[in-house]
Amino acid sequence: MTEKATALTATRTQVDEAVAQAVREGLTAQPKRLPPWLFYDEAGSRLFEEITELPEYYVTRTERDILTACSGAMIAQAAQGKRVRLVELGAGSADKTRLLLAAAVELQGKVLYEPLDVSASALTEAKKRIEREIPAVTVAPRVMDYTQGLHGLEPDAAGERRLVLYIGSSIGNFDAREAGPLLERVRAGLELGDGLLLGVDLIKSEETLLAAYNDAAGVTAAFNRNMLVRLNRELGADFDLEAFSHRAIWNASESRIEMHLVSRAAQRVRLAELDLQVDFAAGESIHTENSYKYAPGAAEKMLAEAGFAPVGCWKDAQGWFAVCLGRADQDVELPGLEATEDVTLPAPDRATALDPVPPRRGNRASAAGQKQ
Ligand code: AVJ
Repeated sequence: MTEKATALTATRTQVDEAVAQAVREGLTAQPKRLPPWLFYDEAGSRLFEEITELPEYYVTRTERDILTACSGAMIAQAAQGKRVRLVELGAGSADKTRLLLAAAVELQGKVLYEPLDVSASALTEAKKRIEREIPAVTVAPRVMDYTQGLHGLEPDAAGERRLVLYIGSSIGNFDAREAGPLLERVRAGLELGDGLLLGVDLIKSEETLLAAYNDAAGVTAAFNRNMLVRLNRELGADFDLEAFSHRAIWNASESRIEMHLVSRAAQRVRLAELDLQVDFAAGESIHTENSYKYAPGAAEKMLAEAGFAPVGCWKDAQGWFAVCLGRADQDVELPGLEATEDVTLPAPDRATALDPVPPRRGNRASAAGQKQ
């Protein structure tokens, strides 16, 4: 073996089994797919943070506005006069969470916050930042895959309630067949009276939805393509980034935005670490993400079906996003919505982030990739 070959082998020994398996499965399937959790390596997480600040990406801003206005009411509803501790699923940068933590501190003084994430580095960062910014919060992070349930969390202390945060429309990556059981597993890890705060993105005009996933600056396109950058690095693949275009479409019958990477020409890609060659026809796509958008009442129904009585739902004035609270209950009635407190924010009286999306300018990212 030449020195160069040895060095190459050495840099490639750390192949993550979960990544390898997901990629082999997805790229040998028909149609081809890759799971959205592959987006979030270090570069991808940074690109996602950038997405959350784009003018077209209303999602994060809208949810933040709802939390800014209503965190106090949400925490009070969840606490029911008891102490609460907060658990967050897929905490990531935990930016919006601070609003809820601050509201809990206001109500009860000290707060225990348990962020769960598969990324240890994200959790370490979040712990440092939050404990510095809100000293009354103790952060007890756990590296775990919450989609498998909440095993290993300590039981509630007497007289205490746990509030699970599942915000950011992260649930939107799962179809109904996956989302239902996921929420049921969360419910199984909770005690009667505990809460689940669920953030969901709502159905709105196709124009607004498409703009959010086809931003003018091309950040979403870079985020989508970063998956190929990752496979090149981690699996010794030779994806030509220029040969795949970003495409985001609105699938109305499934009520979801779909993201794809579309092969611009017939080509063969090699993934050395998988000992795999993959052929693409011109125009063939890799489906990289579903982002489900919900009808009014759908979040309440999901909660009820998983064993949570829906007790409150907070929305922005435009009805673009909803943050819904469910309480772990026995024999939840379907739809069980009679008792739901429905709150819509008043229309903002100053120019705020809730203003309509600005008109689209030239879109370098999707010139070839956008189907509209
Ligand atoms: C993190 C799943 C809520 O679906 O809007 C953003 C991810 N993908 N732009 C979403 C995402 C493209 C985001 N979620």
